[in-house]
Amino acid sequence: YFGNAMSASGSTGNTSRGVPLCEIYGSQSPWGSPEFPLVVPSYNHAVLYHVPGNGALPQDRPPKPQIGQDKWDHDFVRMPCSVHSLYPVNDNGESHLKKRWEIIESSLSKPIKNSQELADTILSYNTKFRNIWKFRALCKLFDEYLEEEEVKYFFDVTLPEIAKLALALPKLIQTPIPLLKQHKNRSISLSQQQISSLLANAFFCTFPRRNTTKKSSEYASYPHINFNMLYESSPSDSTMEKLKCVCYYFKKVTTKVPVGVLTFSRRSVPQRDCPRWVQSDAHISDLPLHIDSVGTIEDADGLIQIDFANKYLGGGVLGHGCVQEEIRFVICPELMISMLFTEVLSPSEVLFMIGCERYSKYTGYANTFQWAGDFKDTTPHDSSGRKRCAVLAMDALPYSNVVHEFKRVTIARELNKAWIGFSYGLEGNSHSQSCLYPGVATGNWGCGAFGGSEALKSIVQIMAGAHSRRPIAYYTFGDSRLRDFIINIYNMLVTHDVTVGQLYKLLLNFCLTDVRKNNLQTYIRQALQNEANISKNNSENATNEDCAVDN
Ligand code: AR6
Repeated sequence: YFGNAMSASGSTGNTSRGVPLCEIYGSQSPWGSPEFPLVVPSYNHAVLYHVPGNGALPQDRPPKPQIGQDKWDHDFVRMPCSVHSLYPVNDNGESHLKKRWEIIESSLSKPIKNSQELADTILSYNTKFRNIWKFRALCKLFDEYLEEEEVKYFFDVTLPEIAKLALALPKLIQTPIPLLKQHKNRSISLSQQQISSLLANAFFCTFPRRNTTKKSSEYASYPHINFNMLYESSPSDSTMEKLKCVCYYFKKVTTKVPVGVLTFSRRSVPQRDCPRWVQSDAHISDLPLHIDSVGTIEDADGLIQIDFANKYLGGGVLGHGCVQEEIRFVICPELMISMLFTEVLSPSEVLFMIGCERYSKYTGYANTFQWAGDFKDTTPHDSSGRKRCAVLAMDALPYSNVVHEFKRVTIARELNKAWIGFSYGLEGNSHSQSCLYPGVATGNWGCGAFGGSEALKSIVQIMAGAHSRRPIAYYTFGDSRLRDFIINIYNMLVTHDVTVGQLYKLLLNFCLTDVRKNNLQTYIRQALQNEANISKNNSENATNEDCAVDN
């Protein structure tokens, strides 16, 4: 980590600019910064496992489930094992309702020997989709893509274990899972073991009412969770590789049960409580900024790692998508469980996910993405038993055209979104000017699939970082020109001692120009230069007047 360390005045390493990483951690090590709030069950924090009186969880085995009562209503996840989950079946020509979990239990208890039997199993309790789901990707994976030995191991060893894990759901989860609905600051903590059982159910597509995407359906404002979407999607190589990541996750958790826990926290800030950007007197110079053209966000140990999210969490992870968010979700599949209970993010909301483990290595990106073997995650745990890995999902707006991005309302929206994410943990803090540690690890947020401009998004994130006092490590994903561009703008803003409010006004003025032709950096430089000249002239005039009076 310190191989590229350098002073704030310039770079000594090959790839990074700005301050050394230790100024982003706030300590000499990635794990030296304060922990996130501990897991304490409360009315707005549902903890699905038993927390002992002293808060200390066993370190050698998963925590026990918390005991409670199933709930079957609009405020909680409708569980596949609920007694209220009924499904129409046809017995000897007569249709009647049967407990769906009984059908699932009976189907998953039988041996499943190949992809067709797996598809038939899933369809046995999803009969409505018998003529709709074709399982193209799933069949290709097992019938063509994987080596024969891998397929045999999967059906002989891993799949029966996934089935057992899915069927252990009623034993492992005994309290209702609240939905993280819009406009509510709520948290859920679950054990990794509980998540693995929920994901095993997603694997077998058992979640009720989650199979249609119709606007009128109960879960229309939630992401998809049953994996049928992935099995159905185009059988491209990247889909195959995503499926390999998923299968590898199950192989790992069924071989050795993970013992940690995770917390998912929705942060929602009413628009009226967002900063008045024009008035912000935070100085850009107070923001520690580290920029690196190599390295990726998921490798930035100890920092708050930004997920370039879709407002429907996970984006295309269960479909065709294979960019930053989707890759993150398949190498750390526990993040996918957010899709079970997180309602679509509104413009002033983000989701914090603390404690995920990384299971797979990967190479490539998008259509060259490949699973690259086991990842041994040595991240230490915090005092609540969570891996010290925080992922912050924040969704930028998609833009088809630069003119839409450079508008007052869209700039304010992106600033608010980034600030709501970066300022997590600020609540209740005194307004001291010190930085909030750890810093964030971010990069070209909104600038890939969402088509945003790197110049604007880097400035927006710098402003949100300065206003929330959250140091930033910015990874330009191999782009050294972008790295130098950002450090040049930053240095220019620091030289002119620019505040966030001043910069915001400059951005708004830029929006009034022909943004397709003009260059943002040149515009800012000229504006700052003009202001500097004006104030220099004013002070010279003032000095001359003083002299005249003296004379
Ligand atoms: N570390 C650092 N930078 C990265 C990494 C990484 N691991 N991966 C990509 N980049 P994109 P968006 C850089 O397109 O535009 C998904 O479908 C790289 O320069 O994932 O916000 C979501 O679900 C890349 O071009 O984010 C949303 O639907 C840039 O980050 C949508 O995409 C942006 O990555 C979000 O699109």
